[in-house]
Amino acid sequence: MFPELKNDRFLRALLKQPVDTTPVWMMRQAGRYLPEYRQSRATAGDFLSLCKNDAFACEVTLQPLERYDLDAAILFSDILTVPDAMGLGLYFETGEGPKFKHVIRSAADVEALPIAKASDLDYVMKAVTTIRHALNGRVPLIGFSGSPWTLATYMVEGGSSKDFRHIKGMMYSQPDVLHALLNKLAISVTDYLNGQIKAGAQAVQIFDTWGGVLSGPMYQQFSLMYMRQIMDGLIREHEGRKIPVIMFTKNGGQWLENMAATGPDALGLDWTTDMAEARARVGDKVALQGNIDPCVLYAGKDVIEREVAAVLEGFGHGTGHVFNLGHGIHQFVDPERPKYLIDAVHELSRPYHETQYDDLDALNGVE
Ligand code: 1CP
Repeated sequence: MFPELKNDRFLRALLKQPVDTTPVWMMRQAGRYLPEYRQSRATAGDFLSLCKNDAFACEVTLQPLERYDLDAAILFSDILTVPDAMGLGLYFETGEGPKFKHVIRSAADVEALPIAKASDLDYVMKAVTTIRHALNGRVPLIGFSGSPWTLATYMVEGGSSKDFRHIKGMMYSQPDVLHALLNKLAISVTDYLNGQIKAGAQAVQIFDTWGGVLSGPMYQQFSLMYMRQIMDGLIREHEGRKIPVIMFTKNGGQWLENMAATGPDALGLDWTTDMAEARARVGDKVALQGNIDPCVLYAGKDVIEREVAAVLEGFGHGTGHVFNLGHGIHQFVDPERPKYLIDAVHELSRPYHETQYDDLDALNGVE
């Protein structure tokens, strides 16, 4: 049904199969730092019109691939389309980020909230299929969703937050209400991601951007538990190929073992976690994705190359590493700079793949 995949090193690295060079993509690789993106957004009218029209979504998904030698494409959409489909009324105010017309603050609000089905997000499914065809097998297509906790922060706060006071207030004073909301979100997200897989997504990532604002015990109960529920319901093989799952909790470096135990193929790391240490802790269970500080892209070529080399050295020899930024690319980055990073990853990582080592112990036995 879809054209044959020509570059599968991203999928192979996630499944810890040998690769020739470390694959690389960048979180938020399509977006405001690209003048061609800003042009497309102006033509479409606004951000949501880009997301809701599959021709536009496809156009902007492919823009970073035209500029850089990336090993994966990511669906152009947003995590907040799910609460929008649940009737919250997503809108964007210039300079203020996402907002919702309706917020969730009470047991009655949660009770009245419908569960979203993939069919309620038909425009996303259509975009996935359109992009997959347009990629023509060049690189794999990543689908994604927000984690239940991260989505809930926006739904309860009504938009972005710095202190998370409403949702944390709910968590401590009405935990059952929050659990009921998170359960509805976990069911919705599972169906949404499975819908994307059926529509053509070849890997999926769960973005838990705000899990790291929780204490350890609260993280386990209110974020990780619902990601586990999703993991248990995801399609892991489709049309004869494995569908790797990447779990990314920003600021979640303390909990890698707990995350790995829920069964993803890979964990995303932000730059506050040491790559070598992460590999020593969970590298036998999962692949690792990350984790250069996105601010490195404000520096020149030499510094970018030096920092790329440090992350590659941190992971060390063998497969199981997907290079990425530790979080999304900033809107003020000069679009010339990512090229230095991407080319450096491909070039400098080759020696690490010349011999395949099963694990670090094997490495120690090699001269
Ligand atoms: O003005 C514009 O053009 C809108 C900016 C923008 C873009 C380009 C938003 C609004 N969303 C997106 C696209 C997007 N969002 C993608 C696809 C692009 C790609 O990766 O190439 C993805 C994967 C997301 C995911 C997303 N949206 C997350 C999780 C990842 C992360 O960065 O932590 C989150 C938290 C959001 C919410 C959101 N949507 C938009 C903004 C500015 C935000 C962040 C608001 C905040 O900081 O609270």
